[in-house]
Amino acid sequence: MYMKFELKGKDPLSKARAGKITTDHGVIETPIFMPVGTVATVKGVHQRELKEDINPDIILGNTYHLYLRPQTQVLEKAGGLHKFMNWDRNILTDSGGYQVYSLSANRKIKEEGVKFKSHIDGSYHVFTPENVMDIQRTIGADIIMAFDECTPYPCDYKYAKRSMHMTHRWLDRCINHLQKTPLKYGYDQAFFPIVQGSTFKDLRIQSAEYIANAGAVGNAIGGLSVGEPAEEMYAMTDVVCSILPEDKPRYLMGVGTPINILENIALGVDMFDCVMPTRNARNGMLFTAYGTINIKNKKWESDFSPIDDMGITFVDTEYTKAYLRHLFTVNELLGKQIATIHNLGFYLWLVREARKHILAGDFKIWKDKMVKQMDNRL
Ligand code: PRF
Repeated sequence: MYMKFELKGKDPLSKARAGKITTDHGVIETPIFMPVGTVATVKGVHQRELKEDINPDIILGNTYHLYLRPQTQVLEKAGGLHKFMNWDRNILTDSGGYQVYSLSANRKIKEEGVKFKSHIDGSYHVFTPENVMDIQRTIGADIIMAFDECTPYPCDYKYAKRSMHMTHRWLDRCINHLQKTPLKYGYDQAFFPIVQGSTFKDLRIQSAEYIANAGAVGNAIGGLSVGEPAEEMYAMTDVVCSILPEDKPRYLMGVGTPINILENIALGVDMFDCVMPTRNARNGMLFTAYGTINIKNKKWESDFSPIDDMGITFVDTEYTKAYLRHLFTVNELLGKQIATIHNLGFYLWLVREARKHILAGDFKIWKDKMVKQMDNRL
């Protein structure tokens, strides 16, 4: 089936929306946070825990990583990424249009595409809008992304403008190529184009208009959360959301902290992904409704209170802070696993709660309270 998006409610005091996306792999209630499963695993959690305890409607995979390992042909033989990793809910794959810039050395960006050196074995590869569409067809995600260039921050105006126009030309090539490329596994794939334009308002307006014009079933905002101050990111999201169609989901790529997520929901964003809850968990940083905790800190040495008395996931009440601190001190795997389940459980709770408050009409009031609370270091 063709991806469907229904708006279920709007917050009266902000631009926040609650929606429902339906695809061949089920329903995605928005706003949503998509846990990152870069190499066919959300690091540190079993698919069973992910489903039963964290319960996201969708997770994310990365074309760049999956293409390098296990490689596209292995995923093809497996019958696609869902089967390979035993995940029967939705998957979105990023196009590599960001990982190629952030991970690989010696990349050369040309009109044709990007030549890059693998961060694994130093071998050379080329990504073009066309082959990235082929690779994403073979990986078989439910939502696939356009091939774009994510500009760094800061970025001079001339470069940002040139890059944005190239991203637009690449978008046309992606669309052209997809039309000629059949689906592989019997279910549909929704294609999302990506707005660029760095932190320049006029470029963001131009890019959002171009992307809106493509008439895709959903749209994404890239090039943000790359080091700019949060206020600049919010200003860009705000202008872009005012142009992207209201009846299509909006995905802000690679964002962010719990506070960033709530502020961007208030500006009209529906979908998010970020490595922060999983990566920071592995370094001992826990997100809670009352602020962040560095569990490695000595102050938790003899604190036998639950990890988080809100008890969103089982780890929160079954283990103490002192025990989790101990696991980090002795560098045990279980510490990273517990922290990951906690953080992902919290992120998913946060977007579900946001949805409830949007539907109840008091999102803005709740958001302002949460933003203050979550700004603490405990
Ligand atoms: N483009 C793509 N993926 C991304 C980004 C982007 O600009 C970002 C920027 N925050 C994260 N992931 N394709």
